[in-house]
Amino acid sequence: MNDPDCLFCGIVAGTTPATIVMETDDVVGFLDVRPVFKGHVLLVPRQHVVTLSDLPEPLIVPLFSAAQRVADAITSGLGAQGTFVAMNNVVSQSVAHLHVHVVPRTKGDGLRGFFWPRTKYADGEAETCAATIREALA
Ligand code: DGP
Repeated sequence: MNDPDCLFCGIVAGTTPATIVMETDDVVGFLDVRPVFKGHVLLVPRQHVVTLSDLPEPLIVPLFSAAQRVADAITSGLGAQGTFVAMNNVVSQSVAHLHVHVVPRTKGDGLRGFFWPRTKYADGEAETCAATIREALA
């Protein structure tokens, strides 16, 4: 189930040091070693899966309820006003073991929309795009 070459499997197993903030039967949460802001937590399933698509359905609620609990703890405990919760899948994913980022946010913290460029739909393009997604969901 675990990958001996995986950094986050090592953290789950306790063989690679990390600053643990929570553990459940299915999930481990630890501080990101290069935090966007102090208190930035990574949550991983104990089971080695790479992307969201690989996450078995029984682990969805354990992982995202852990994200909810950690986000609440970051606001109540650290005094953050809010959080940014995100996950890279393949692109920009530097560790090939699924991880949810829970980042403390406070107004004026300098993070503006994660510096994402925004685009616009041409006339009719939004409906075509939505239809494509609906077909893929069907
Ligand atoms: P991403 O780029 O979305 O794959 O995020 C991977 C994160 O993992 C990145 O923010 C830094 C963090 N990270 C990398 N190596 C280690 C490590 O050895 N320990 C911990 N705690 N975090 C790590």
